[in-house]
Amino acid sequence: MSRVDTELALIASRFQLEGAVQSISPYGDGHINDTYLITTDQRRYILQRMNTDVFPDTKSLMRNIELVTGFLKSQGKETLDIIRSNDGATYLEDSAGAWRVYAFIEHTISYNLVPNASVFRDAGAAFGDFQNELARFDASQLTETIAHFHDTPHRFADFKAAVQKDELGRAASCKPEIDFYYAHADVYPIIMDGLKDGSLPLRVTHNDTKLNNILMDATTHKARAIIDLDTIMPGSMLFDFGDSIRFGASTALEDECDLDKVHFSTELFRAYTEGFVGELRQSITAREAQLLPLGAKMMTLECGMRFLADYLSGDTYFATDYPEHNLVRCHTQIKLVQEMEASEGRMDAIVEAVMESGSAETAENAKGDAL
Ligand code: ADP
Ligand code: GN1
Ligand code: MG
Repeated sequence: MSRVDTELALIASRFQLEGAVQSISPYGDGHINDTYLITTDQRRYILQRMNTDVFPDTKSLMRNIELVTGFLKSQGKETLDIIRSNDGATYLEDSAGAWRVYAFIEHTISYNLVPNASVFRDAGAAFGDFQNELARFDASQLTETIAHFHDTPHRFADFKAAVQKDELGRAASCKPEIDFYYAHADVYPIIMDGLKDGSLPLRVTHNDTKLNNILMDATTHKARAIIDLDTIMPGSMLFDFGDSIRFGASTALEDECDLDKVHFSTELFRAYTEGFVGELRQSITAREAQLLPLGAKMMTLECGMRFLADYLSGDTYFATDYPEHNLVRCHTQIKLVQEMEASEGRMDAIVEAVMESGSAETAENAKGDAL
């Protein structure tokens, strides 16, 4: 093994793994943690160096995950399985950071692009079901892992500070993008205001519902497990719905350079809405349903301004592969917002139809899944 691998092997040896470690290699497409696949001669594991800049309180973070996964298991759900350290702890720390190990959830796929509407409908149902599960969980036990996570006005204040600071002198070259986010300032408070005045209920939400945070069965393509549980916190249902749409109802990858390939698909929006609302029909309020399209736009605006703020600040938050990576991601988010704005009436009609119809309409629509 190389020097780095030897260091990783040393970390791995401090967890209760079955079998002898054969390889440890980088894995997955997450933007936050450093994720590795450990293969032993008996089974596979996920090793993560947690991002302690993003999540400074590792103890509370892991306690949240222990509580939530324990609850989900008690409900018969497949979920992350924490592998303990030799000392029986849920994580360990060394000079390089804080580490945890999960059992590898075998025979699953996580998608960066929706392969067909049926998979996306299923993802919607899985996240809706997850929301139902969390509603039965005693959320008072949870610690807020990142303050103001989907507080869009707060994100906009951070964005403006990054523009003002312009640490790398990049702001002049992205004036149209910056102007775009300033021009949408009136939108940002809508969800937070609703949570504050009680017109939107505060729930317990996942908060990071992009498609590669759900594992689908490799054979049936049905949702198996929802992962990346680091951001489970109180929030609005609109955050979870919106972030899924932001990522999954696009016809291209989040970091597609060719914007001609990036489109907002109302058909994918419909499929996800059917799945999500289908599960939450008993608890979704009329105001939440009315604001689902806005939730999609809000999460896409918020994520785009986060990418741009990170680009302006020197790419310290999201993992990047090349210098313009965050700017490229921001461009896809702007394109999606523009197309969402052009499709507002269509989205409203889809939500109304899904709210009015029961499973019959859903079954009917399931026939036309080709993209
Ligand atoms: P990040 O916070 O950086 O997004 P994630 O926890 O989402 O990190 O992990 C990154 C990727 O690793 C996931 O998108 C998924 O593909 C894969 N992954 C994570 N945990 C598991 C697991 N227990 N079994 C299988 N794959 C996993
Ligand atoms: C990050 O951790 P990951 O890659 O699943 C980010 C999300 C963003 C997303 C954009 C803790 O998600 O908020 O929407 O990137 N997670 C955190 O792809 O900031
Ligand atoms: Mg992730």
